[in-house]
Amino acid sequence: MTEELFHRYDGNPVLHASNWPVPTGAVFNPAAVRVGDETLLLVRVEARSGRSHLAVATSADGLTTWAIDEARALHPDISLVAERYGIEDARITELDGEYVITYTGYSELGPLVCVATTKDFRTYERHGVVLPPENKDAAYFPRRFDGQVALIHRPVAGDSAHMWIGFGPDIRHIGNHAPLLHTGPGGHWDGSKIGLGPPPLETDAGWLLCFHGVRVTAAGAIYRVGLALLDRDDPTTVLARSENWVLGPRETYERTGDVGNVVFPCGWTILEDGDTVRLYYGAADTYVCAADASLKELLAHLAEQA
Ligand code: BMA
Repeated sequence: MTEELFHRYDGNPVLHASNWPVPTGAVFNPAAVRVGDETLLLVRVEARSGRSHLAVATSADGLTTWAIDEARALHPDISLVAERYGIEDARITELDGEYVITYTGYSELGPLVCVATTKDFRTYERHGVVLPPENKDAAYFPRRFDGQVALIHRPVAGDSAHMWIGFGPDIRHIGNHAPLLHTGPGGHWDGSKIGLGPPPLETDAGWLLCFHGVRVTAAGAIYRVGLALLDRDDPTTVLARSENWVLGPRETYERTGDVGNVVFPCGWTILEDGDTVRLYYGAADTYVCAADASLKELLAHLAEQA
């Protein structure tokens, strides 16, 4: 029996390198947001050099007829140590009337968390490195808590790669850090590393989190997806966490690619029915894919967890 919370779009992958207007190695790990009547993805585009930038793709239905606009891309500023080897894996949060983009700076000193803001995805204001190496998988909450912004992130120290939360008066100054979610035990699907996927989603039950978990096997790493729920007023309190993964590599486009056995979500949108969550994820570090789930069903799944 397979109980599936997420239903893959039949037309997956929704974007791949052959769609790109310029020669490209791979397109994957997109951030997502609704802007007006369109879904906008900030797609990680890995050039054939190996260096990534973040390009804009828009579509009215979020699945088909994508307009890919390289003129709106955020490119690495290779004069900065933080971005020398590229910029990767964005998340977009609407906060205080603008879009706040967190992304991984691939620096020669390790991966770190950079932040930029935009109002139109045409011009971007950089705010620099918000968290030094080694850190990734960061996204702000879309509202403040007692006047403070909050950021989930994933520092790495030795073999430990857990999710943390920090707070601050503005997006550039984050402190008061605390561990939030730990990797799962030993051989669990999320036993090696975890990291936030899309930004937290506010629901009546609390903040819904979607995170990736890694299990390292003799054949390499497997990246899968789980869910968690945080208290709505105190996001340092974890109310529930899925014991099992809810989306994992299954289809050929997830099993085979530049890095096989990877599903890696960085964005989601809510459709007009108020219940359908559309998850955007990178598959096998090669493709952009989409899968839909019912918010009610995701929350019911979390309510069943111990
Ligand atoms: C992670 C990140 C992602 C990538 C994944 C699988 O560490 O670098 O960009 O999708 O590995 O290769």
